[in-house]
Amino acid sequence: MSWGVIGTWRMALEGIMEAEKLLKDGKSSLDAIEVAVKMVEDCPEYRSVGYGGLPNRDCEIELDAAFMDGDTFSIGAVGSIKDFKNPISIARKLMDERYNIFLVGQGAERYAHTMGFQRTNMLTDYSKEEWKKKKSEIKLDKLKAYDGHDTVGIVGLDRNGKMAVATSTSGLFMKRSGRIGDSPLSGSGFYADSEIGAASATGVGEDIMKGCISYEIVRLMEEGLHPQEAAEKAVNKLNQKLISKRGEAKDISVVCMNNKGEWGVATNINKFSFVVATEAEEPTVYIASFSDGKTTYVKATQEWIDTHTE
Ligand code: SD4
Repeated sequence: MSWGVIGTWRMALEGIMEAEKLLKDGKSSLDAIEVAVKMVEDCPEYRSVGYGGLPNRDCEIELDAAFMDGDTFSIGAVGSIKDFKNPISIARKLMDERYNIFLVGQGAERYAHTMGFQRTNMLTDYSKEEWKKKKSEIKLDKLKAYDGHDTVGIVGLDRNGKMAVATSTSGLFMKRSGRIGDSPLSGSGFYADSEIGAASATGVGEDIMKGCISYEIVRLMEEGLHPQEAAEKAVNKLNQKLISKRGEAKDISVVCMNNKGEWGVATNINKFSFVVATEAEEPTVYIASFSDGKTTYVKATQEWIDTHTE
């Protein structure tokens, strides 16, 4: 059977190269995408996920992460968790539970501690400096969900036909303490059904969750749409609805794959990078953009890959 993996943003590249090896070798999509997400979480240069992520307005790193197994519909998720090294592994562990599968804040931290996960300070000097700069630029009382963001969301299909999806993020830069975005919310930041396909979203959670977009994409694939058509239809519809109901739509970008390894991408922004590897395609970074209601994409040059992290 064919295998495949697709992830949001250029930062997924190194992880997807590792995932590729595992999937080629017949390993499970759960293992492959966990390895890939952990590599992003562990890298301080990727400044919106895991170690060295974007602080909230109190200069704390609060992380959200989720995991879903498309064979069993098991889900595990954490929100606003502080001081743990790999939120994605905590989310995966929560998939074993029948109840209490989505834990937040201190409850999530207590669970992680009990399960023996590694406690670490996740705030780097660089993140602290960025926070100070941003704070001095804007008056605290005028702070809004800020435009510094990026979630890693990775969809995987293994040779046994199992689909899985995982997300991890520090959420929006300067968010209010306790704020949770779409990334750990089933149906919004992620969804997977091995009988159909899987999807993941990135962008401004407050808008993504208004359309339950990952579920919607999987639903459209079930109706028979190719992943590319499903992704574009879902993003365009939500984008237009938000504009007509609220006057504006913030950033929404998605990646998806069906259980044949065909993939799709859609965005409502100018530059959304993503990474794909399949049986037929070496790990490749693409840059998608949106104009006239259409998403188009081109391969990123090596120079672009070398000089960009997002
Ligand atoms: C959130 N969707 O917390 C995340 C942030 C993100 O690209 O994906 N940014 O709202």
